[in-house]
Amino acid sequence: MRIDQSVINEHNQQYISKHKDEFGYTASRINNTEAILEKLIAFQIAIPSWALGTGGTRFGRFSGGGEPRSLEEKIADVGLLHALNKSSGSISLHIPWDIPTDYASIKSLASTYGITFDAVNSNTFQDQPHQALSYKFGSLQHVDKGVRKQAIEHNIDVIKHGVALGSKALSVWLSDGSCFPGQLNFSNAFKNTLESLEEIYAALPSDWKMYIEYKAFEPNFYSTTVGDWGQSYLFTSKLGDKAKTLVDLGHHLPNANIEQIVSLLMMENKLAGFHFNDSKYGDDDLTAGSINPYQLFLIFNELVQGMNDHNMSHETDLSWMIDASHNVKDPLEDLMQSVEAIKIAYAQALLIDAEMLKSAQQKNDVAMAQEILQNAFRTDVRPLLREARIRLGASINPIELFRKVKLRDLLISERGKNTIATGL
Ligand code: RM4
Ligand code: MN
Ligand code: MN
Repeated sequence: MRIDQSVINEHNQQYISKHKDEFGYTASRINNTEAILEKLIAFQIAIPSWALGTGGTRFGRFSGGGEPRSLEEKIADVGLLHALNKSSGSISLHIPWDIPTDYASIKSLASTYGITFDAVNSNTFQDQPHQALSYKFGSLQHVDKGVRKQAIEHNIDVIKHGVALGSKALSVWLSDGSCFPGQLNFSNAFKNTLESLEEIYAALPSDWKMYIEYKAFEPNFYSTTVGDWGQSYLFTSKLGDKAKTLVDLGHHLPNANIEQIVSLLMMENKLAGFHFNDSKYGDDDLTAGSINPYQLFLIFNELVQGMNDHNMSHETDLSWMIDASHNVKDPLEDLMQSVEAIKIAYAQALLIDAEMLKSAQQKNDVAMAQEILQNAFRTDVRPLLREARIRLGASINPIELFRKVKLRDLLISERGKNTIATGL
């Protein structure tokens, strides 16, 4: 399923004069419109292959129909997203949920949609059919060397899949930990995990990175071996320059100051990038910006400041990925909303006058610092995003067009009503 460029152009044409008014008004109120547009045009956010189907909880799963049944169909879905917003130009694969059978044909299929392969994700949190040893009591931390070896080999295998597809990073999220006091010797678990990660690190190609993702709890509820950014940082700093800490927004304890974590990781050149989502309680995996858009903006404020202060490329020096799940929404609509929310937060952060903010901080002018941040946050930057999309040949209003041409119905008629995508 592909959407024709002429359909997008026609749809845009209907809104162009209204858009010109709104854009003109916004541009007249800010100083650096063209510079911001250039950044918005270049900014891409990777789509997780496991978020293209309807997610579920341990209580149930309500399939939405027309879900991708294969890796090819997942790529086609990301292709649709990218055609509509021109900001979703890559896919992050989860192995073994998405093992390609023919690398060359998958790569060339992806390139017809303008899609590249982002970080590959390993999975040692589930047992697979025919797997020799179980991960019930952990993987890289396991007390049994045999289990650790199996998990190391899996990660090395994932790197090989990634190399064949042109990925440049391995994301490691471990569910390792313990459920009850006394179950685990914490320092032994750490040392085993470090040793295992060292073996995986040694297998990385020279231009690859290894992202160590932390998470406070679930599925283990007493301790998690990579439980917070400090523990991840300990691993990544012991491993070496290619290892960096990945921040998944839903993986913190309530009220954690994520923007401060981001700032310090950047200071140490140890920030890998993000798994964007939003949450009210924990790892809810809700649409980015749906619960706490101000937090997302404050994170982007630190990111923009940090990337500029450290002379980093906004597009390529950090990894931008979504990690979300949709139990009650159309996954494609949900992903479009996430991409939009992330780019809104980014655009608002780009509005901030860094010199003014630094001078307010220097003078301890707390009220002024808040004014600067909130003036940016309260600016409606959506006309800037629309202008960027028009210039890219994307849809001025992706969700509206998705609905207007009944893309989900078309996907259902092509794939069927009761399809289930691999993933959680
Ligand atoms: C975890 C974590 C990982 C993701 C899995 C599916 O909570 O966020 O990044 O790969 O879920
Ligand atoms: Mn994640
Ligand atoms: Mn998660």
